[in-house]
Amino acid sequence: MDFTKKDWWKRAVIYQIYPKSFQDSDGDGIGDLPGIISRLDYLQKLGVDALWLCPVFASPQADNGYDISDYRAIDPMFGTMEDMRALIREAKARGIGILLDLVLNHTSDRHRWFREALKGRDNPFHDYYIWRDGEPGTPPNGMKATFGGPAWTWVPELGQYYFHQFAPQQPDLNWANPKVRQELYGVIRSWMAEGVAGFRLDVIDQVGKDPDLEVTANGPRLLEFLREMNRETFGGANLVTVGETWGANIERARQYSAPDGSIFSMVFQFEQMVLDQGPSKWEPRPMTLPALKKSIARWQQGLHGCGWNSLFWNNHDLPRIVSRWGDDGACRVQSAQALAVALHGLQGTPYIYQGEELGMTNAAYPLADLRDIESLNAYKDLRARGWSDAEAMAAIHRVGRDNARTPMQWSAGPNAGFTAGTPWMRINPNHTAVNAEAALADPGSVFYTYQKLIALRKTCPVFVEGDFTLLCPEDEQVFAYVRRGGGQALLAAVNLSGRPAAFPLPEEFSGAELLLATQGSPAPGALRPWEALLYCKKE
Ligand code: TEU
Repeated sequence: MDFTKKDWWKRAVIYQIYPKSFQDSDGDGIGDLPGIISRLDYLQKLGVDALWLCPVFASPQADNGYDISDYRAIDPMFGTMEDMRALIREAKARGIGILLDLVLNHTSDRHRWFREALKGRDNPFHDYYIWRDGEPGTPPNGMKATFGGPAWTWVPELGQYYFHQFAPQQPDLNWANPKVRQELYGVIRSWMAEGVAGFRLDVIDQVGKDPDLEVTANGPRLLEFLREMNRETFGGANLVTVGETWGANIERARQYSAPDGSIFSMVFQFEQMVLDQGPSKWEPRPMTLPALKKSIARWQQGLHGCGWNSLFWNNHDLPRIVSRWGDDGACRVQSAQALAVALHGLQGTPYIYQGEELGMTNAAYPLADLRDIESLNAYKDLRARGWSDAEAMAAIHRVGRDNARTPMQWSAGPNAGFTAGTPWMRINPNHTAVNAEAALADPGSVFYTYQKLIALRKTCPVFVEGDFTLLCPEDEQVFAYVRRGGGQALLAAVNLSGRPAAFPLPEEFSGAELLLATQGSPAPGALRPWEALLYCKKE
C-alpha cells in the first residue's frame, strides 16, 4: 500500500493480530513480536495492507493487555522496543503498515499514575482518575462494571471510591483533567514518531463520560475531547485511526468519521454483531437474516459519502463467525467463504481477524482451560444467579471471548506450530485439519477466497466507491446486493443457509463478468447451500 496517498485506508484491508496467540518465537508459550515478523511473508501473500496489533504495551495482563501500565514500553513477554522497530520496518518493506491499539479510557491499576494517585488526595496524580467520596458499602451510584460487580471500588486509605467501567484493575482516566489529555497526546505523538501507520482506539466513545449522570458512551464532552486529540496528534498526518465505538448510532458515526478528518478515519461499531444478543450477552435471542440485512443496509446507506465504517465479523471479543452464523461442521469451508464474500463486497474497510482466513472455529473448553477475565467472572455471576454449570458453560461456549483467542493454527504438527513450549492457552484440537499449511496447499481453501477478495478491492473501484442497494430484503436465505460507482456495477449474491435457494440473476447482470464463484460454475436461477457469487459490469 502507498501510505502517502490520501485516504489510503479506504482501499485497505486490515488484519487483526492477537499477539499473545499469533506466533511464539522463544518457546515461552506466548506469542511475541519476533513471531509476528516471522509470519509477515504469509500476511503479504494474503495481501493485507495493515496489521492491527492488540495491545503489546507493558501490562500485568489482567485483561490481556487492555490494562496498560506503561504506554511507552513494550511488555517483555512480547519483546523489546527494538523488536517493535524491526516489525514496523519489516512490515513496511512488504507494503504493510502497523496499527497500535491504544487504551486511553483507562490504565492498569499498576500504572505509575494510579500508584501515585493512591498516595493521597493531594498527590498531583490523584486527579488523573475519577474519585468520589463516600462510605464503605455505599457506592456513589449503582453503575455496574462490564466484567461484573460495581463500577466503583472503595479505597479505605483515601475514604474514596474510584470509577472503573471494566475490571477494578482498570481504573478510568479522568479526561476532564487537561493534564491527563496532554499526557495521552504525548503518548500518541511518541508512537507516531516511530512510524506507525495508525491507531485503533479502545472504547474511545467512553472518554467523555459523566459517571454522576450514569453516562458512559457518547458523554457530554466527548466530541470536544476527540477533536482536541485529533488536532494535537494525528490530525493531518494521513494515518488510519479507528475508533472503537460500541455506542455509536449512524448520526454519531457520521461525526466520528466525518470526511473532513476532524476526528477519526472510521468507526468500528457493533450494531450487526449484537443482533442476537438478549438482555445480556449471555442470553441470546434469535437473529434473522432479514434483520441482519436491514441493519447492514441502513449503515451502508447512512454513511455513504459522509462517513466510513469498518467491516468485520470477528474480533478478539467475539465468537468465531463460522461457528456463530455459519456451519462449523460439514460446510465449514463453504460457509466461511460465503460469509467472507457477503462482508467483503460492502463499502468500508474490511478487517480479517487472525485465523478467520482459515475458517477457524469456536473451542468449547472446560472452565480450567478458559483464560478470559470476562468469562471467568461471568461463570461465577451466572452460577450465583441460579444457572446450572451446564447452562453457564453453554453460554460461555457460545459467546465467550476465549473462542477468538485460542492460538493460531499454523500446522497439523505439535501445538499447531504456534509454540515449541507449553501454550498459554490450549490449542483447538481441530488444528490437525484446520491450519494454514493445509489451507495454503488447497486452492479451494478459505484462505484463497480471502486472498481473491482482497485483490478485487484493489482492482475494482466499485468495492471502494460504490453505493448500496439491498435486493430481496425479506429473503431468509439469500443476502444479495448491488453496488454502483467508479464506472462499475457489482452484484453480490450469497446463500447464507445450508439449503439450496432460488435466486434469479437480475437481467442487467446476465452478460456481466463473474468475478468470483465459491463453488464452480453457477447453476441457473439458484444458489447452492452456502454458495457465493460476485458479478461485475461496466456502467
Ligand atoms: O472492548 C470494549 C467492550 O465494551 C468489551 O469489553 C465488550 O463489552 C465485551 O468484550 C463484550 O464481551 C474493548 C476491548 O476490545 C476488550 O478486549 C477490552 O476488554 C475492553 O475494551 C476493555 O479495555
